Amino acid sequence: MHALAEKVIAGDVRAAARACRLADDRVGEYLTILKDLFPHTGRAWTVGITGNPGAGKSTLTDRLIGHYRKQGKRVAVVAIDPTSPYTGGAILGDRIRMQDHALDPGVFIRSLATRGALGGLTRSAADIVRILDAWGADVILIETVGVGQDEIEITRMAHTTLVVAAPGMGDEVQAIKAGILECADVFAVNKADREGADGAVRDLELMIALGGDVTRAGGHSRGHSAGVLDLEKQQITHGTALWLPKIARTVSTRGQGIAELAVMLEAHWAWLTGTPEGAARRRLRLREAMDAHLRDALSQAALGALAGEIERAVDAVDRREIDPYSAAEQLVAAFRSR
Ligand SMILES: Nc1nc2c(ncn2[C@@H]2O[C@H](COP(=O)(O)OP(=O)(O)OP(=O)(O)O)[C@@H](O)[C@H]2O)c(=O)[nH]1
Ligand SMILES: [Mg+2]
Repeated sequence: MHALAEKVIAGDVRAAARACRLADDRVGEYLTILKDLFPHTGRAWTVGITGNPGAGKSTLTDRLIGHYRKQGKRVAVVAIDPTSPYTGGAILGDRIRMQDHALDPGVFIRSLATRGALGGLTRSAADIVRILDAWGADVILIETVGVGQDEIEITRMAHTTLVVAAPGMGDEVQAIKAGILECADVFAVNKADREGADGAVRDLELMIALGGDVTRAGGHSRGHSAGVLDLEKQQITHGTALWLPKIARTVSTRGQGIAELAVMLEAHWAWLTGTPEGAARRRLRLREAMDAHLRDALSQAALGALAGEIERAVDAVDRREIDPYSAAEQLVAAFRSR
């Protein structure tokens, strides 16, 4: 086994940090390390925390860290910065807010900058979650702003998805991106000390009662997303143990409602691990991850093996000797016949 992997499994924080850096940059022996770590994963519970900017995700995450630390659990936090390609303002702010826990050896906080490459962020996040799982985290909290496609995918990667809403930001339910609403397992109506919390709870209750149809709850229409979602919905609705999203009210700044929220989150984990429907959903998530790795590996293999042919095909397309569609088909055929 790779020496670094051994240290990670032994619970060494610095080794985990180093492995995360290697995985993030995809350099060194990161794949060897990830392969070595994999048999030691599968224990951690991952909770994706998302919601509109400023809803209170970091403040709430900080409270959840405190909650789980009191139970003696090891906690890891992955904070995704959607705005700057380098760890800048937002993450710095998060670090400061979470600094109460910065010196606690049972807490590991890691920030991850958004990458330019499509799907790059999701994959890095998945790798880092595995490293933290092997390191011995009991709970892994992943904070993302619910804005881009990458963030939605990361949210979907988590076992349990917590969507944080806050009143006083307009029509809160409408403001949450549809793709995020669809994968919410628990809602926290945060800033419940402000006016409008009751209205936000009612809107969410209505939406849940209507089977997650935001359109009927009033307002905007939403684009239809991946078929996977439908498959998942079918699997879940046709089962007996239907999971209905729960709603908690929290005032994160004062720590109110956190224990109640934690009960709801744990109920979801119990559903996921204790029912056939939950097992089906877990398998679906593994399948999605597998597909992503396969796409990566296949395209790398093909692009590498066909490098010369691809260049020639580009020239041929440029001269209008062939169309790009047929050229792609021919390249696939050439790859297959190897
Ligand atoms: N009144 C009130 N303010 C809160 C509450 N929770 C968070 N805040 C405040 O809301 C602001 C934003 O909180 P954050 O935790 O940074 O929100 P966030 O969702 O992580 O923000 P981004 O990561 O920038 O998207 C801060 O000034 C918090 O102090 C709450 O329950 N009540
Ligand atoms: Mg934040």
